[in-house]
Amino acid sequence: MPRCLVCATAIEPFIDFGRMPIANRFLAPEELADEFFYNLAVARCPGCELVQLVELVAPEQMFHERYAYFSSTSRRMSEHFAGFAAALLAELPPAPAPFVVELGSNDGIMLQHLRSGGARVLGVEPSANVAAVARERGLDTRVAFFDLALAEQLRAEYGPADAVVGANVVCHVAALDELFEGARRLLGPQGVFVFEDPYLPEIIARTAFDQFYEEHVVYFRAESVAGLARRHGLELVELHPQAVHGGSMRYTLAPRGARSASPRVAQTIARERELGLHTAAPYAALGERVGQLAKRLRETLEQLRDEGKRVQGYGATAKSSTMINYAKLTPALIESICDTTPAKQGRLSPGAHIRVVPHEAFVADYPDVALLFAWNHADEIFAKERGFEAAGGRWLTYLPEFRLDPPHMR
Ligand code: DWN
Ligand code: ZN
Repeated sequence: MPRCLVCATAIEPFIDFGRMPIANRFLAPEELADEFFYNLAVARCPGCELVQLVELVAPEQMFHERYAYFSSTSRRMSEHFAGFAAALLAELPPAPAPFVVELGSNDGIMLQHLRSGGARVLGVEPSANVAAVARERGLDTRVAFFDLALAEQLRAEYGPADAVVGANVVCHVAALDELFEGARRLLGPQGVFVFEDPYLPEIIARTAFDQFYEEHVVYFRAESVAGLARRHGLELVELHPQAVHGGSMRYTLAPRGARSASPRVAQTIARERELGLHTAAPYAALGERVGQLAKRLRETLEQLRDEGKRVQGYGATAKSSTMINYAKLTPALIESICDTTPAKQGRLSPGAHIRVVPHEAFVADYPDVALLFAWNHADEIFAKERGFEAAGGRWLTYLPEFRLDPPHMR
């Protein structure tokens, strides 16, 4: 019987997507034979309320020297991280230069902004290839998984941190007790642990089930973060909702007693309870809706194929792996997916094996319909693809709403 990652209570699965590939493993033709699969199912813990995956994939299968996601691919995200860095530095004493450790620092997109804001920075990133990009930018980066031993070592080497930060990383970690304990030990007495992740109530409100895949091990809301913080002598003291990635939450944690909690914390937890997120009902309802959304997308694509339309995916996101493989979308329905990431281009998408092509291929030969897998970057993408619409192209989106638009409608 699967047990909770945090409190060891028997967890209650509420969605089972079946066999799934690794969402960020884009394959060369010779790699197809040994593709790795696991069972993607999501559960709720009736003990501590944490929503989590049932089967876990070993971190080394996901984060390694061939990791496919480079955080610097979106202009909008770079602006977002500039804002995150500025907001954090405004809270820290300016002199001496604050010391900030970023967990899962990827290619250094946020470290760069923190450094320009005057901080001393250190990244911890287990995927060597993306860490190498940060190092080329002169950003001190440890290629490692963050654990208690590393936290102690870093504290001994660099001194206590003024802030430990993470963006879209804490939800990727199954060893949560180790991570929270490590963060607390690395922090100085007035330090803050600030992280943001997709916010569970937003995932549910939008039926954004494509956020479920093996990298996202847990799905946080304020109450579950507050509980985890308490286990490690920390307290959830502030919350800031963020629009990115379809609705995220930034959590600020401080050593217990160091800061007083903003009223927003209690208000947000109360709102989560009003939504019934501490009960089984909303999760069961989400389980019903995901099948309908996947079916609708598949039927729309089948109709387009029957009309002889060419459909190309836009953005070979990790998220799209869940949608593509759950809805059983095939190269017969989606001829290829364009993406600006060189590490994904020329490879095949996980599971369905749809070709990933450079963005230039999209521009050179527009499809009739572009299926927006990178729906969280919609504003940025629509703004730069006016040419596609001018040429008569139509966008198909399934989130935040299902739409197939004639040209010039967005
Ligand atoms: O949490 C995670 C998030 C932050 O990043 C990870 N588990 C993995 C990854 O998830 P994702 O792949 O779903 O993230 P994005 O940011 O939605 O991926 C966007 C993809 O689309 C990238 O491959 C880059 C590409 N892209 C593009 O081709 N043209 C993006 C933009 C903005 C564009 O204009
Ligand atoms: Zn639990």
